[in-house]
Amino acid sequence: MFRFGSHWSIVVSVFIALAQTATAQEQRRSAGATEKLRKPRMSDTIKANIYADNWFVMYINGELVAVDSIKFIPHNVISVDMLPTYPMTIAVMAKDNADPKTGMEYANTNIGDGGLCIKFSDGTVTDAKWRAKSFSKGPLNGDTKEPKVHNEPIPPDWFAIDFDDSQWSQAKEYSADEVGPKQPFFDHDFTNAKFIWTDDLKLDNTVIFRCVVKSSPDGKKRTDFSNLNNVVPEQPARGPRGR
Ligand SMILES: [Ca+2]
Ligand SMILES: [Ca+2]
Repeated sequence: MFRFGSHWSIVVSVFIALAQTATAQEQRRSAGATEKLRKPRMSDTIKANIYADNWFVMYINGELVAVDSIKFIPHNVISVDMLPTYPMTIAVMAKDNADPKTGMEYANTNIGDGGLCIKFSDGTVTDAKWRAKSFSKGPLNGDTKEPKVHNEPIPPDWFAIDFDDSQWSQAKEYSADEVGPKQPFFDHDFTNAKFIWTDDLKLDNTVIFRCVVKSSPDGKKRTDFSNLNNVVPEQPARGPRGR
């Protein structure tokens, strides 16, 4: 038997139940947005271009990210993809080609010069805000007849996030004319980046640079994936073996 009042109460109950379900789903979704981490895509990465005269190794947030695959010549650009995490502590050791005993190159016939230029696609660039310290200098006073080299021990934790570089000098900026980069430099994006080194482009042969990038210079919001290995990503694994 049909009763009008009873029908309405069922309709209202169903409506309330649906509304509650929708609210619960929405709450789960918003909670999931903070708790779950999706898998990163290539569009989450930034590109790093590095030109070093003659060689470099780069650490970011204490982890090895890039190493120059050519230690001397030709002068090349290393270009790598990275997942950025801010603040980003960048530490680069750069070396001019120099005999460790004389500080000279080409069979001790020439004093070469250094130079480092870096551009990340998030807008990070080398400039005088970076810190720089020389750990190998020579030939002292430019003396090529009796060349001598002064070396300082390199701290084992020079690339660590909490390494204290507060006493280091600021890097010095150099023009492209002073450094004389070769063609690969011009084939890559180094817009707004400056060549940097210590105060002595010729005699300082091993230089460590450090810089902390507090937030993305281009202001773009990027997801921090540094904890990815400790969570189950939002996208479920495909198949029994997973990926
Ligand atoms: Ca040199
Ligand atoms: Ca050089």
